[in-house]
Amino acid sequence: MNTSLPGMAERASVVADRFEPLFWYIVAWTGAGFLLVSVILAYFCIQYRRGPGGPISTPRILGSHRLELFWTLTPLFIFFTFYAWGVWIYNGVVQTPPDAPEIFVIGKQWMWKAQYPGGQRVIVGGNPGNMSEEDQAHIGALVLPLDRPVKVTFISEDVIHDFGVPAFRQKIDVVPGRYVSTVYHPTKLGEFHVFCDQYCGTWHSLMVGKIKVVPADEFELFIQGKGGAQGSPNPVDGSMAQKGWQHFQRLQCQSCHVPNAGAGTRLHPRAPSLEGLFGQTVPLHGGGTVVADEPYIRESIVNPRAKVVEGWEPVMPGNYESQVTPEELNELVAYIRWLKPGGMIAPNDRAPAPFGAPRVTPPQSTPSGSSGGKQ
Ligand code: HEC
Ligand SMILES: [Cu+2]
Repeated sequence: MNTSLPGMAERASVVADRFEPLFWYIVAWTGAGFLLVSVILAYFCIQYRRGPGGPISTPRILGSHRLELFWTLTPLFIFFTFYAWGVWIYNGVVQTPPDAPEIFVIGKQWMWKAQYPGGQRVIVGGNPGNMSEEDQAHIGALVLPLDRPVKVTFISEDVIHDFGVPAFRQKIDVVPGRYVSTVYHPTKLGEFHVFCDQYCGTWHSLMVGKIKVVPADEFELFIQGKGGAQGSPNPVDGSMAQKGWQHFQRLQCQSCHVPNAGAGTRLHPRAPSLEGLFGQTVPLHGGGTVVADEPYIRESIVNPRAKVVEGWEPVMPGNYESQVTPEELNELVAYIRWLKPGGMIAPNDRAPAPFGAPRVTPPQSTPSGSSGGKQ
């Protein structure tokens, strides 16, 4: 069976491909048992019904050991095939290949917090309304490599949650005070739903997120912190782009460079939006154009007067080079390079909390309000 029935989640992992035949095998046997019993029941109802002439006497039948053995051992044998097949699948889920990278996921009312071996952090789903500002900034997808098993270890910070991935046909209870782990072995690129499969309180229904499966080499770059943040809508901790985003906030670049769409857009921005800038052809003041590559972005930061964008005033401060190290400048450029359309929308605008959702005001870290400015 290669395709799923309509209405069923697609299959995207080794376990899903192994599990689905077993599922239908069990459905077929139990369905056949149900049919058999129903047919015999209907037959007996008619055959031994109470006739018009009062009860008819039935023949006296004594037990048959042969028959008893048959209907005991046959189902037993069939049930053992369920068991053996299930054990084989289960072993694939609990036995970790030695070279599998390990990802930690913490369940918490009502979000999943993932940590990668490279130090990256992603918040998978959840209710932005009750997250700290820093957590909101990490909302993204759980990035997994294609065709490569990874070990995922879970623990809960509060109550019992359950990490359920329909496309993988895998779910695992996430329990406070105890590590549980499982192996994911994705077989398809793309994004897949994650649900909390265990009712865990008021905003349980918001504990949903995404898994993003990327090619294995991209995953490798991602955990080395080199790959920008392919896997998530926000730059992820540890990557250059993420660090650049922190400098961007610290230097208050966003006081002029605002998102170009969605909530939070100012009517009269003071500077061009930097979203999707990388690779674009930029018209320059005084004629001519330039392609926005890394050298151009760098020059625009250290020497904003060198090339002024058509239609804008040259008001960008020219002293940024003295405020950042060369490494930090690279990171800023990496961030702008990474910045896709819509990427600068504040995460709380991206996913507004539903009406009535509890809001926790994040503690005011610095007087200047430059959140996430940690180095
Ligand atoms: C006072 C407002 C202001 C601040 C603060 C500011 N910029 Fe700008 N920036 C502008 C304006 C206006 C332009 C367009 C005119 C020009 O090219 O100088 C611009 C242009 C740019 C460009 C080229 C954009 C394009 O479309 O080609 C980049 C890249 C850039 N800024 C990055 C930054 C970074 C990074 C920071 C923070 C370190 C920053 N800016 C801070 C006003 C600002
Ligand atoms: Cu939950």
